[in-house]
Amino acid sequence: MLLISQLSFAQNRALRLWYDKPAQMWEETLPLGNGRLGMTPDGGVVKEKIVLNDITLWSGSPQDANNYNAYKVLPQIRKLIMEGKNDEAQELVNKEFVCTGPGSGGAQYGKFQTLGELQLQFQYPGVGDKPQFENYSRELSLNNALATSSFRVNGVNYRREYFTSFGNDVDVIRITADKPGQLNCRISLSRPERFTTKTEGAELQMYGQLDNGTDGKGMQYLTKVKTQIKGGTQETQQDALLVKNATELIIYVSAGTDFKNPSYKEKVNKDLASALKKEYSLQKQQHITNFQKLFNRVSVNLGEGENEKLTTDKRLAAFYGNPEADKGLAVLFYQFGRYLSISSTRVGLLPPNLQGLWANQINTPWNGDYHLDVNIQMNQWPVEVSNLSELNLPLAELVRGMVKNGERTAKAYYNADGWIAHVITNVWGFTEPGESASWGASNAGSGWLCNNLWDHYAFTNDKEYLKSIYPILKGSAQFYNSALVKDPKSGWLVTAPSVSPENSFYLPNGKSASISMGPTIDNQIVRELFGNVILASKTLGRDEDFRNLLESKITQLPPVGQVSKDGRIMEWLEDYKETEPQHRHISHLYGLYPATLITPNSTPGLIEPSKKTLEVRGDDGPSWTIAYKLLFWARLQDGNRAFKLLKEILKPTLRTDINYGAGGGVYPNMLSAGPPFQIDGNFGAAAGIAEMLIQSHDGYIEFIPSIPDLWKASGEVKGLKARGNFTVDFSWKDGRVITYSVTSPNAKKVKVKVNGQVKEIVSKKI
Ligand code: FUC
Repeated sequence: MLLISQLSFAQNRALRLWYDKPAQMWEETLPLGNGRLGMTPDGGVVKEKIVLNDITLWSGSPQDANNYNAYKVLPQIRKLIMEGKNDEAQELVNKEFVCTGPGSGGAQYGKFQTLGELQLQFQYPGVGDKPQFENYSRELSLNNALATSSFRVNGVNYRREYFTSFGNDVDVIRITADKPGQLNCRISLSRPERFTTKTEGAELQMYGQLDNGTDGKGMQYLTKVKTQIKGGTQETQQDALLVKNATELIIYVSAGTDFKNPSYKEKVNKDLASALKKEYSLQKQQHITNFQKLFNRVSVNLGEGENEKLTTDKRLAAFYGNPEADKGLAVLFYQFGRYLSISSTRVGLLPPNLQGLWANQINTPWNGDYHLDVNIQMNQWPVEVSNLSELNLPLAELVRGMVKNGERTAKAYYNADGWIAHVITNVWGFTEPGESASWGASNAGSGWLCNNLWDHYAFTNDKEYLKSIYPILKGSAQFYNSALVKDPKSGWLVTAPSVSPENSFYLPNGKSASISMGPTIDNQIVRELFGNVILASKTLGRDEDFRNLLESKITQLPPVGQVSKDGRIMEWLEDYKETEPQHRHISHLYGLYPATLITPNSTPGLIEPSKKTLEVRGDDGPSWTIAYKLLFWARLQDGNRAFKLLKEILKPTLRTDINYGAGGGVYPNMLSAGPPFQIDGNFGAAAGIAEMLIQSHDGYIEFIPSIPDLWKASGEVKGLKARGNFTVDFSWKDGRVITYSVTSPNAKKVKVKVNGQVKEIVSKKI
C-alpha cells in the first residue's frame, strides 16, 4: 500500500457541454451564474434571446399568516388522532390549523421571477432575413464558467463569448467577426410584465416594481446595458441600442434589486462603471481565476470512452443503453453539479431555490421557492463533500432569518417554545403551515434544515460556526421538546398533528388521510436533532440542564425504524397501507440519508428493510426522487444499483409539464427535469456520485464504498472532503484502492477503511 501526500495524475480533461445547433427551447440553453446574477443564452444566429436572472428578484412581501387561535383546537385534533379518527382530525386541521389566507397561492407569499430578456437581433451583410450558417458550435466550459457560440455566415466567422463575471458582478457578452465591419445588432430588453425600458445617453435601461400582494408596491429592480464597440457606430433608439458595421461588440449588463439593499441603484451604476473601465481580457481572466478558486478544488477521473466526442444531447441519448462507451459522463454530471452550486449561490446572499437562480417565467413552478420537505435541503447535499463548504452558509443565514417568525408560529399553533417551519418558505421568512393539511402540516421542515446546518459543522469542525448556529438548533429542539405528546398506545413521545411528506394512507374504515402522529421522518429528525444539540452543548460547555432534559427525552422517542409486516421500514407509527406505494417521497428513510441513524454498524436490522422499502417504491419519479434513491443505494453500498439510478436520472427528456409520477430525467442542457426544470435533481445526483466514491459517516473514511463494476478498472479522485475537516485523494485499480492520502490543517488521528479493513492513521498536516 502506497501512502502518498500528493497524487499526480492527469488533470481532468476539458469538462464541457456542447451542441451543434442553437437552443430551440429554454431547457437547451446554457446556464451561467455568479451566485447572484444568472443568464441563459440560446445562441440564436439571427435572434438571440438571453434570459436574465437575479437571485433576489421576488414578488410578495413579509406577512403574518399565523392563525393565532389555532392552538385552541390542538387538543381536539390530537384527541381525534389518538382515537384513530385521522380523517376527522384532517378536516379540523384544514379548517383551523392551516395558514390564514391563500398561503403559497397568494400574491403576498410571492414568487421568484425572471428578471427579463436581453434580445439581440442580428443582420448579416449581403444575405437575406434567413441567412444560411455553417460550422455551428455552442458550448459551456465548466472549467472556465464560460459559454461560447460560433458559426460562419457568408464567409465570415462569428464568435460570441458569455459569462456572468465573478469579477465585477455583471453579465458580459463579447461578439466578434473575423472580417471588419460585419456586425449589425439591435439590443433591447423586455419582461413579461411590470417593466419600463428606455435609453439614456448610450445606456439602455429596464426598471420596474413587482407586486407585494398588498398595495402593489413591491420589490424594485433596475437593469442597465452598455456596450463597447470596435469599428462601426452605435445609435440610440427610444428603447434599443443599434450597433452598425462593427467588428467587435462587448455588451455589459448590470442589474440589481432593492432586496436588503436600498442603495441598489448606486451598486448597479458602480458595477457597470468598473466593468467598463476594465480591459475585456482582464475581466475574463479575473472571472476565470475567481471561479476556479472553488471549482479546481476537486478532480475526478473514471476513465474514458468513445462517446465522449459526441455532442452532449447525443451523449445523453446514447448513455442508457451503452454506458461503457462514456465513462466520463458521470464525471461531467458530477462536476456540472459543482459548477451549478458555485453559480447559484454565494456567501452573504441566498441559497439556490427550486430552480437555482434560473427562471424564465413570472409564474415560476411552485413559486420557485424553498420547499422544506426535501428539495432545498437536497440542493445543499453535494457542497460539503465536494469541497465547496462555504456554499452552505447562505442557507444557514436564510434559516437564521426564519427563527423569529417560526417562534410566532410555534406559539400560535402549538403553544410551544422555540421555532418551527413547516413545508415552504420564501425570502420573506414564511414559517406557517401550508394551506392544505395533506402536505402543509409537516412538522419536519425546521428540524430537517438543522441537519444541513449541522453538516457544515460535521465537515469543518469549525467551533465559531457552531457557536453561531447553536441558538438556531437549540430553538428548534426547544420546539420539538415542548410540542411532543405521549402516544397512549406505545408511550413514545411524538409530533402531532403532522404528515409524512405528501403521502397518505388508508384507515381501517377505508377512508384515507395524511394527518397522523409521529410519522417516522419526524421521529428520526427529532432523534437526530436532540443528539446534535446534546453534542453541541457539551462541545460549547453550555446549557447543562437543557442537555439533561434532552438526554432523558431521547430515550422516550420511537425507535429509529419499525419494521412492517411485509419487511419494510414503516412510514408511520401504525402499519398503515399507503394510498400510493410508489409515492415520490421516501421520507421514512431520512435516517439512512441525509441522517446517519441507519448504518450497518448501528442498526444492522434495518438494512434489509431499507432495501425492501426502496424496492417497493421503484426506481422512477421526478428527478429529485431518482437522485434520492441513488443516494440511498450508495449508502446501502450497492454500487451497481446506485449506478442504475444514475442512468435513470440521465435519461433525456423534453417534457415540461408538471409531473408527480414517473418520468424524471435531464434536459439537453443537463438540468434536471421533474419535469419541469427543478435543480434539486442535479444537486442530489452530484451528492450521490460523491457518496459512491467516499463516505465518512460511520466512524471512518471509506474509499470507493459503492462504485459500480463499470468504474472498477481504474480511477482517481482528488480533493473530496470527509467529516472532521479532512481532504482526501485516492486512486484504485481493479476495484482495489492503490493510493490514498488524508490531509488536514493539523495532523490528527483518523480511521480509514481501505479495501475492507478499518485502521487508524495520522493525517498529514497541509
Ligand atoms: C415537493 C415534491 C414535488 C415538487 C415540489 C417542488 O413537494 O413533492 O414533487 O418537487 O416539492
